Amino acid sequence: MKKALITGITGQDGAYLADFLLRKGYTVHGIIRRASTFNTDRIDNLYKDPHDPKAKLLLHYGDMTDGTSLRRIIEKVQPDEVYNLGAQSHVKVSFEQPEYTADVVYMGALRLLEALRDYIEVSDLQVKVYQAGSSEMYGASKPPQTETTPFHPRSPYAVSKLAAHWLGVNYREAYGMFISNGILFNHESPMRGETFVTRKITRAVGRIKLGLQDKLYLGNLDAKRDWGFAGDYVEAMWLMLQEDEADDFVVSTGEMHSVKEFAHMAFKLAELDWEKYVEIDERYFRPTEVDALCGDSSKARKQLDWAPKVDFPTLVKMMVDHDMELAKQEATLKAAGHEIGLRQLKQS
Ligand code: NAP
Ligand code: F7E
Repeated sequence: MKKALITGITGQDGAYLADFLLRKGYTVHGIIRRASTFNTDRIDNLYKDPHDPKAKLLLHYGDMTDGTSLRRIIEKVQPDEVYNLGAQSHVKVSFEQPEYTADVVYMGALRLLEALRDYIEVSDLQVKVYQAGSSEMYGASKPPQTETTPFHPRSPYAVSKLAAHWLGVNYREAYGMFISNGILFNHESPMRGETFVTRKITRAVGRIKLGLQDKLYLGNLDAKRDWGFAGDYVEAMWLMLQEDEADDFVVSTGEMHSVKEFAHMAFKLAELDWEKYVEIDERYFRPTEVDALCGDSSKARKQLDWAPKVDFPTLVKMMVDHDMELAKQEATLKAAGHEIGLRQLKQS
């Protein structure tokens, strides 16, 4: 039975990937950060008491900013596959916290690769590594973007991801390590963090419909993205590590929509006119914007035999349906006199 180690297991992709790998029979080890409140909501449904001999999901405290913890965990777990998903992944926040973003995203990847390099040398075992790269690395380069499109990152997040991408290439060439870089375009789901634009919109649609919110404040409505479903994209991560040789792959749907189109479709599903509720707030604009991303994933489709299963309207509906249910729960609790914060509602 294979063992996988996931950094960022408590995030959107970490939760989908852990579920996917457990279904494949893997023992899954995840790195979690210590926080003053619980941060394991997205994987609680997969978790069993570690004293249970049947437990196949095991969690370890660690941090991408703490190389010692990464080394210890690798030596203890002895993984066959490592998925490096841990990141400060919010582009706008990266302008406010550039040093921290670079520390987690770039230096974190370096710490992980250095620990793995030593582990592989001492143990003489093979470890396959997935590095979570991003379409943000293309930034100002015009769509459609492929593996050969020049990179032009437009944020501290994107610059850090690009540096981590090149580390993967360099460690592959220098030390013969198996490191595959996924260049994933935006992927969303009902488990998407609530400050990313898609989920911010679908949460607002549910809350506005139920009378819990009046307005939705957004930034640049003209930005265009290639939005896919996270559940489809974690399969591509796994497929990359089942190859005989490491390589870099674009993962995308090949369809592009604007933020405005997403909002229009989401509000329409709830029989609401988006223009009555959406207002622009400058604070959500970025110092440098990425205008248009649309991936050409021909290589992944051919070489990995991968294709997305969920299309754009299905994705929007899936998220709206989920968040309508969440808003109903919130309204019920409010009617019973419980003024609750969003985070107290369990994400499912
Ligand atoms: P996410 O929901 O923001 O999850 C990020 C994960 O990283 C969380 O588990 C978070 O832990 C963890 N993390 C943050 N800082 C850390 C630190 N200092 N040490 C250890 N772990 C830390 O992101 P996602 O959407 O699942 O994305 C997964 C990865 O793919 C990220 O690297 C992201 O940059 C990249 N990516 C995402 C997309 C996308 O569209 N979703 C596209 C391309 C690339 P907490 O739960 O404790 O915060
Ligand atoms: O923004 C615009 C915003 O924050 C999408 C991360 O997973 O995907 C994600 O990065 C677009 C941008 O995602 C609001 O200006 C308008 O043009 O949902 P987002 P992102 O920046 O594309 C990539 C691939 C990653 O790798 C990242 O980790 O929407 N936008 N109004 C807004 N964005 C936000 N967040 N909030 C708004 O109010």
